[in-house]
Amino acid sequence: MARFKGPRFLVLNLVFCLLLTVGCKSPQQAILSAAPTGVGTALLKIAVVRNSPFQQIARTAILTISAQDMITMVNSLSLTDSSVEGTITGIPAGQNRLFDVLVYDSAEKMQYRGSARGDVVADSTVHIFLTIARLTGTAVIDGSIQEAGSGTEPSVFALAIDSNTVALWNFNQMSGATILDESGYGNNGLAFGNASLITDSWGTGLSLPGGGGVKVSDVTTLRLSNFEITARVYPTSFSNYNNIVVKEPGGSASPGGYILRFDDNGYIHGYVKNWSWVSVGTKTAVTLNTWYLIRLVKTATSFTLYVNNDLIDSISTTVDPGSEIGDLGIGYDVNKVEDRDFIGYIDAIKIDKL
Ligand SMILES: [Ca+2]
Repeated sequence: MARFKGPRFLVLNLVFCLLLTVGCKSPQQAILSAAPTGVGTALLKIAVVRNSPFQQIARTAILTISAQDMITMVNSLSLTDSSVEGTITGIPAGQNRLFDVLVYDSAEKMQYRGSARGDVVADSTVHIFLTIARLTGTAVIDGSIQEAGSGTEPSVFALAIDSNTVALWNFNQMSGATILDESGYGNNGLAFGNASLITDSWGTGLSLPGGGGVKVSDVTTLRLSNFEITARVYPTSFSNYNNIVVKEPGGSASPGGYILRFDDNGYIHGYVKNWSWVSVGTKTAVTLNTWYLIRLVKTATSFTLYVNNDLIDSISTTVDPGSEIGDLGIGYDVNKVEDRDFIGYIDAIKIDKL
C-alpha cells in the first residue's frame, strides 16, 4: 500500500482528506523506471467534513503539480457543498511530483492549503494521501512516521467523535488483544485470529487477511434504531460476502440487526432488519486495492448509502432495527453461520446514534 510521507500540520482548525488516483492500474503494478515516459491522469476528490464552515468560506480551489523535470501544471478544481473535485490529464510521468492544493475565499484570500509528494507512473495507478488545513495561526511541520499500535496516529487521519458517537475504532491502539474504543462508551473490541494492527496510508489500521476479526460485546448503546456508520476500508479480495460491520444474532433470536459489507462481486451493501431485511447498495462493483470511505445512514424514514461522499442509493423505510441483541463483529461473520470474512484493511469505523 502507498504510505503517507508528506508533512502534517499540527495547528489545524479543519482537516480534509484527499485521495488522488493516477491512471488505471493497481499500486502493486506500478514500477518506476530510471527515465520515465508517458503521462498519467489524476482523479481528485477532497471529502469535506460535515457541518464544517468550509462550504461557507471556500469559493475557488487550485491544484498545482510541479517537479524539477516538468513544467508546473495549474488546474482549477470544482467546489460543491460537500467536496472539492477535479480530473487532471497529461501529468508527465516521473518521481517526486509535488501536489499542492490552495483554497480561496470570496475575497481571494487563501484559507486552506495542503500538499504531498508522489510518483506518477505512466498508465498506472498511484495513491497520494494529502490533507488540507485551515490557515490560521502558525503551522508546524512534523514529518514523523507513526508505528502501528503506538496510539499516536496522526490526528489529521483519524475519524473524530462528535456528540452522537457511540463507538469509534481508529485502530491505532491495541492493548493485548483489546482494540480501544475512543467514543467514551467503552465499546472496546477483542481481536482474534489473524487480525492485527499495521501501518496504513492513514496512520494505522486493522489488517484482515482472513481467519480473524474483532468482536465487540452486545451493549444497549449499540442497539440502534437510527444510526450512521462511517468506515474507511481497502478490500484486497472479494470472497463469500465480506463483512465490515455486523450486528445481529442470526436466525430468530431477535428481530433487529444491521450489516455493512461487500458482496462476493464487490458491490457494497447496507442492510437493516426488523424480522425482514431491507437494503441499499452500489449498482456496480468497486475496485480492489483502493480506499473507500463508506457511510451508511439510517433515519426514522430513510436508509442511505454514501461512497466517498457521493450519494449512491437511498430508500424510504420505517424499519426499526434497534431491538436487536447479539455481539457486533468487525471484519467477520459474528454469528459464524459461514465464513464471511472481509479480506483487506479497515482503517477506521465510527458509529453514531441518530
Ligand atoms: Ca486508523
